[in-house]
Amino acid sequence: AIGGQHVPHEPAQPQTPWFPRKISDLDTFAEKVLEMGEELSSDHPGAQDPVYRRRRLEIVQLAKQYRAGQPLPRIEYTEQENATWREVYMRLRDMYPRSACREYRAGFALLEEHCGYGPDRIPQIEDISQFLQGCTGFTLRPVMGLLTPRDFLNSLAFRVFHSTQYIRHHSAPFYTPEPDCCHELLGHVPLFADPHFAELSQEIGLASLGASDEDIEKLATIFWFTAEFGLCREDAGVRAYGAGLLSSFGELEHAMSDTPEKHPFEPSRVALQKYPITEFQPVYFVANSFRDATLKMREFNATMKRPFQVRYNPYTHSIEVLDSK
Ligand code: HBI
Ligand code: FE
Repeated sequence: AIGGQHVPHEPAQPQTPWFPRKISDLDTFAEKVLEMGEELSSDHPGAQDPVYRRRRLEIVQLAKQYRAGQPLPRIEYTEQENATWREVYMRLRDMYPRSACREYRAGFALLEEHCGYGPDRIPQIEDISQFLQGCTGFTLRPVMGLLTPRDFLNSLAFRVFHSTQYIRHHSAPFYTPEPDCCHELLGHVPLFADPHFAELSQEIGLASLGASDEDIEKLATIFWFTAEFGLCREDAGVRAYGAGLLSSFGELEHAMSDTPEKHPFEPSRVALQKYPITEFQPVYFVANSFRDATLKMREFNATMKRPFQVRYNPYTHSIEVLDSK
């Protein structure tokens, strides 16, 4: 402040990035997929298979046209697609009793009972979404492929999870370079039936609304080490809850072994951890419980700088913005 009457002022706030305020705002994400939306990268096992490419395109077109409030597309899967599902399903299901956390196994049992989970056919996301809504208020939306971290995290604030509906190529049932229905339905979905996990997910989502690019990167890293590769402590030992583990028998085995490092889940530490995306993780974080992880996330979120607070109004499916400064 130079001179007596100079009124000190706040440094110019960098502009708050746009964020969705109501559930139909999520419709704007449909066309913004990062890669492989309508095209496949050359290292995708289905890249040279014109039948596969046509089928995948047919399925992603339905996702592109989807609008909030509509029933989710029902896909009539081919015998070959269901056969790929069966291979993945059988192999993973064998591992869950000794590797998956209690909440996952409870959700999985409910999905077998109520949503057609089983080895014979790929379940329908409309049935799953209806069911989850009754458990925790989570719903699913179809998506063409990878969303930006910001868009993907923002949707969690609404308890909405974006789910692909196509399946990996039949030539490589245990490999996929992109999320597919095996990853979404076997990895992610069972936990959205758990109230505490739902709360943890939404907490990350709410923190991402209007966050700076730097904070989005931190939150995406936290998402990576929780929802994708998280471990948790149980009386019987350390178990998996991350979808990247629960949908990959190779990495699940690796994570359960003594090879990788395992540290306690502490958001401020996790947010800065570097990670590889094409190899097994060398480092995992272990949560005491989803409840405890949610409380820690809440404390962490309070340290992020954002000139307003947000809360989700479940009656109107919209975000309320509260000025705090
Ligand atoms: N997009 N469709 C989709 N599915 C995901 O699981 C996903 C995403 N975009 C980003 C993302 N996951 C995370 O790895 C974080 O960057 C948030
Ligand atoms: Fe995922």
